[in-house]
Amino acid sequence: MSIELRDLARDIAIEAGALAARRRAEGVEVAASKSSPVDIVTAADRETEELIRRRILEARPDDGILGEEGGTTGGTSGLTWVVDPIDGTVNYLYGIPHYAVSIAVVEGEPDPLTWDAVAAAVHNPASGETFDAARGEGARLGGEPIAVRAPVELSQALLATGFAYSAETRGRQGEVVARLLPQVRDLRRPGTASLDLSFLACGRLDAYYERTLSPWDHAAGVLIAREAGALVLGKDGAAPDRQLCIAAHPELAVVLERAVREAGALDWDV
Ligand code: LIP
Repeated sequence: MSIELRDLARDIAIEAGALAARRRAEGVEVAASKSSPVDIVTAADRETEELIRRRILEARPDDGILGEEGGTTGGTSGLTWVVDPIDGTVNYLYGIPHYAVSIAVVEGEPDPLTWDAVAAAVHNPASGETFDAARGEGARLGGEPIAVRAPVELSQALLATGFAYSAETRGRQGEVVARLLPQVRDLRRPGTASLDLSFLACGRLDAYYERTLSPWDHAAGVLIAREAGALVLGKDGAAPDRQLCIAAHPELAVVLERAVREAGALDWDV
């Protein structure tokens, strides 16, 4: 079943990505701001999520949906689709070709601390790349199996992270980054969490960590990274959630978790 769900998630992500890319080509404007003036939503985010919801309910009328723009729709099957119609909305707004439709299917309560992800797809319509995974079946890029890079010393690791929409939190995150930067090879802030995790999964990054992620930002990427061999951790041994998402080859993940903690990244609640 996980393979069928993966293939459905992938097909919907590709169709939705084509719509988002069409709207991008027509020009994009901010429709509203959310948690802060720089946390924005475009009409394309809403329209793309509506298309995804329609396609899911046509194929799987008993499943629930948790979407970034449309909230939660309950289901009866025990499966929930966790949807970010456009992850990397700021990249999308600025025309940076690095954004994604991110779709996961999870089992259990729609809570990242307890859910069990079954299938995932992350599609970047600007590059045409599609990452996907099915539980126990591995992760793929364009249908070909992918795996994380072999572990390196922290000093050789290319690390990615992301920052919150709250200015105060970003200030603190900047201080943490200033402490971590001399300890690693270099740092990337690509701007799309689902693609950060997917890039980690195919060896384009050594490691990734971020705080303040929403469930739809990481649901699909975490399964893709895990199925590619990464260890993905949350805070204090919990599953990845808003508090922390840290991912790397298992040997490096443990070292990075310590470094992130010692750099003060977990010193405040989010
Ligand atoms: C964004 C992420 C980005 C992260 C932001 C935000 P959005 O998602 O993917 O990498 O750092 O905090 O969550 O808002 O573009 O869907």
